Amino acid sequence: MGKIEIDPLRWKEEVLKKYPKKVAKKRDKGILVHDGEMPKQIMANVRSIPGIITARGCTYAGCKGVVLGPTRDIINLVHGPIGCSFYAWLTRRNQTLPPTPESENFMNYCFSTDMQDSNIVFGGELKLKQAVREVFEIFKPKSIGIFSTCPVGLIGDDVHAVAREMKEELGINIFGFSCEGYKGVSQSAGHHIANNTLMKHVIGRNDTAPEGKYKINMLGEYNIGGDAFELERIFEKCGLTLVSSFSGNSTIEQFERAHTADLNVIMCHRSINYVAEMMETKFGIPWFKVNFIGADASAKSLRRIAEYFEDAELMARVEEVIAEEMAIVKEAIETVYPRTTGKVAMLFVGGSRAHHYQELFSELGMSTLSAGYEFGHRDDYEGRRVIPTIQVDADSRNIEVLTIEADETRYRPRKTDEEIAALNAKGCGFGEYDGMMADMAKGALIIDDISHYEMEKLIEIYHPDIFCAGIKEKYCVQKMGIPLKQLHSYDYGGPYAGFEGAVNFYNDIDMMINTSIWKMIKAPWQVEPVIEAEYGV
Ligand code: CFM
Ligand code: HCA
Repeated sequence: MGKIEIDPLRWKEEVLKKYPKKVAKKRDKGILVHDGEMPKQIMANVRSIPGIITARGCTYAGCKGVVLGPTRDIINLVHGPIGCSFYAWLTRRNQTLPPTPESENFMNYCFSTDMQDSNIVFGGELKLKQAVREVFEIFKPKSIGIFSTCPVGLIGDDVHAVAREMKEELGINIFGFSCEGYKGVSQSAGHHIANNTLMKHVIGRNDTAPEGKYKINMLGEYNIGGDAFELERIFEKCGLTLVSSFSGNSTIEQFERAHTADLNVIMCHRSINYVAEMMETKFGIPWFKVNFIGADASAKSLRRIAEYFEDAELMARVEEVIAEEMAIVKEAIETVYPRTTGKVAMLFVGGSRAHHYQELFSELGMSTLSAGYEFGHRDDYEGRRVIPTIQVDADSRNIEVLTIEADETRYRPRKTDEEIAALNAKGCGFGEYDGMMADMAKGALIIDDISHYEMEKLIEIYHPDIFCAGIKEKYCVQKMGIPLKQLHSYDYGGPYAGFEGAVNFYNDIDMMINTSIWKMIKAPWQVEPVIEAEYGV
């Protein structure tokens, strides 16, 4: 696979040698050279080593930015100092398409209580109430979410009590999130908190089901680069009704009636598995993972959905759509393939993209020499069946685990256990090892929560043709003469999901790796002596 200049095991050994003993011992368990066999165990979802330079974000980012951010008509009011709002303002590039220009859309705004020293000393609840009343008076929203940042948890302001009181006073749905940034070990805790609150306060409040024969929810799709728009197009073409999307291009009303769907399909399992499992327990809605990153993966996912409904008409329609879309995809791939085949990629992204995008690269004939998640759990690497979710939720120590019971009046199992087992046997559900590692080749380096030092060493030794990560890594990597594709933001391009998305990706990657500009950049170690810091013990 690709151009391996030194044995990955030796690479690992050299990197670990640079660390103090205790650090090396811990990093040893988070770096794995694949021997091609499954099952395989990796250490993940544990605290980052202070000072090591992680790419991770905080709990507030996972809750407010990721899960709730893309919903256009819930006002996201941040209780905290202004910086927490200002630096999160529009940074996740949420896209949405309100049906009319008059429809509610608060996504471009930045709402904050702008806490000051006096609020830290004397408490900020009064200020929060005042902010809720003010935002209600000006915007008359259907709903307000209140998000706690670090100081709020430290001083003990009760955002939930304020939410209850204001809900009573104003008569709209208001709920709080205890998503202080420091909770958990990464963004992942924030996803869990967001999921719990949606389940407690929103999902199931409206029993009117939309029209449609095959009703699905799309979970874990956040409309980065317009991905959800492309998936909506495909679903509509196939005759599938999208009840709600968590949470790309979404509204609170869609969440409220999500339980009327027949099936939950999951794109990013890491960020939304809690909602999927709770909806299954409460309403009897089964779920399985899909992957719409990659044209072949998209076709496979559509076939799985059609198989689930076991309806000949739907299956025929899906095949027609696949045939039509694939004709365009095939034409695009034929043009770029000779220029991309044999090249090497590395992918370090949050909790699912470092896996999903490997499909797109393999369509280009490219191999993934190294990949890892910022904050994925062991099940995201090893496969869900191997590790029950509960065991891997170490970051959820401080997070309420909701007790969910079947809602007797509304529980309607869309399939019996036997039917689900039969479908799984056909490949409809998830396989035993449905995580990242089962899809990676022997010799690949799998690195959890990669440190900056490890990233530099990967590039220096292996010179990948493309490195995929985020904004924090982009310019360091490009200064080393290696193109970096942001897989969080698509460098403001996209969509990359679905069929049209795959074509966009092929063309963008072809352009990036085949421009001659990278050869003109000399990496610092090629032109000057290397100054390396020693890690203290
Ligand atoms: Fe899921 Fe996401 Fe991701 Fe994620 Fe994120 Fe994101 Fe990501 Mo950035 S929910 S885990 S917390 S797919 S914001 S839309 S791009 S790190 S790989
Ligand atoms: C976050 C959000 C982020 C950051 C992206 C990046 C996103 O985790 O706080 O580092 O480029 O996708 O916006 O993951």
